[in-house]
Amino acid sequence: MKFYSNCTAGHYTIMCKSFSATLYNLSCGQYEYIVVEKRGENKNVGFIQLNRPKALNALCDGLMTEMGKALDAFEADGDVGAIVITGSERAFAAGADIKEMQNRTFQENYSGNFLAHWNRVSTVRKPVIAAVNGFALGGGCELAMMCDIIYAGEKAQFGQPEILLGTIPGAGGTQRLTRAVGKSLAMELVLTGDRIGAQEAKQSGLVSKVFPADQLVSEAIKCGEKIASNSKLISAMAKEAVNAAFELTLAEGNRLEKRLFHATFATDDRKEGMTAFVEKRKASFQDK
Ligand code: CO8
Repeated sequence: MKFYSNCTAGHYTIMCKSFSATLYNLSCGQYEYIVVEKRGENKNVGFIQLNRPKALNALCDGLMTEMGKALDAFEADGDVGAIVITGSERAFAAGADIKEMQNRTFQENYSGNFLAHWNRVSTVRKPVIAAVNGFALGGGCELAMMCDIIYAGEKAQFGQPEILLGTIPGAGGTQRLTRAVGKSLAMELVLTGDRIGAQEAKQSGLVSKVFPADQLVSEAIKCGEKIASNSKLISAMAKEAVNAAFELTLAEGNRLEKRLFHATFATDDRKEGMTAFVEKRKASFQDK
């Protein structure tokens, strides 16, 4: 329990402050490797900033464990309608922590299922936006690709340089990159370890928009606010349907989409959205 230095206040006030601080800490708690806040005018955008500047935000196990906890808290927070993940202007993340991996063995990796929990970002049901400034290399590029939308700062650099370390991508780099940019460019990046800049990443379909570095995070928050102003329930269905395009055949995907479209008609928000259009007013979604 946190104790406040202003002890002139009554005991009851201190207890209340401690209680609300505990509630606040559920989603925006004390973390060692990340900064976690709620952003946007209505505080409805979950914000996670990687915070290991000396290691260029290299992804150590502690960081990814904290990321999982913050994502769990935002998933459970009914006010949060979208999540933004970012790093610093120098680095989104320069990859998995090479120093942490240097002496690991195959036996340890295999028996402990090394990195199995690192894909939490890809299983979040709320929309996640990566705001990438600087280096997004190896696991950093993979982390960005686990998000639903990637915005890039003008100096962002993307790459899968694992080949230069005598290994290969291990968190979806060969799969998600190939689906995003096609075989030829993915092969080139994975086999040479070369990087591409923000503009090339945009041209190839890896990122959706490029901004000046100092505007990137606020633009990502704006996008998050726009998404959060829609029905969270329907957003989850939309996300599920788009993600199915990566897993299913066209026929199966279209069938799933149709079922989810039908399902929106079981919600109050679909009725409200169409009624608001007909009544020429703004829809007020209740996430029901
Ligand atoms: N791991 C650990 N430390 C790192 C990493 C990293 N990936 N990247 C940078 N650092 C550290 C450096 O060691 C250095 O620390 P110190 O000052 O204590 O030596 C500090 O960050 C600054 O780095 P540099 O001095 O090298 O800075 P430069 O500006 O000269 O270079 C680069 C920046 C180009 C980004 C360079 O640091 C670099 O090449 N880093 C490694 C990039 C890389 O190979 N990444 C892939 C790692 S392997 C991987 O990601 C496998 C993914 C598996 C699954 C992941 C699931 C999410």
